[in-house]
Amino acid sequence: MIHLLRNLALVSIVLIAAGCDRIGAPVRVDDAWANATPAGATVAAVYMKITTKDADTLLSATTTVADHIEMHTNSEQNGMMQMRPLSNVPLEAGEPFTFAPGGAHFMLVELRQPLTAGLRFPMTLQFQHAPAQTVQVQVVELGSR
Ligand SMILES: [Cu+2]
Repeated sequence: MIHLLRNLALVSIVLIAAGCDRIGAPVRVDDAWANATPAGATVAAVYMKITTKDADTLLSATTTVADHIEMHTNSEQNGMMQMRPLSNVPLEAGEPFTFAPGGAHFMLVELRQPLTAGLRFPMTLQFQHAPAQTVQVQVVELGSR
């Protein structure tokens, strides 16, 4: 009887593992991009789409090309666009969250180098639950998208 229980436990562990595998990686990041920066710029915005398998919270981000990264959102107040810092970003299970122009964005502060079109640079995202993810951000010509 003990053996049977142990085998049943093993079978369910294997099934759970297989299930996880079918759903895929804990975090999926699509289309990470940034506009090229004008000469002398010290900040730049980065956009991307983030989907987590389970509910999670995006806590922070870092990159080699800037001193630090803030998360911001744009909101309209009395007809004025205002940028507001986000201390974190809640992510719903399986629901993509999109950082996009006019809305939420990552703000690279104190750029260490200009972002030139064609450049790819790494950005690392920290989550409350999922392991940290490093993604490559594609820099595009200003105004090309
Ligand atoms: Cu901003």
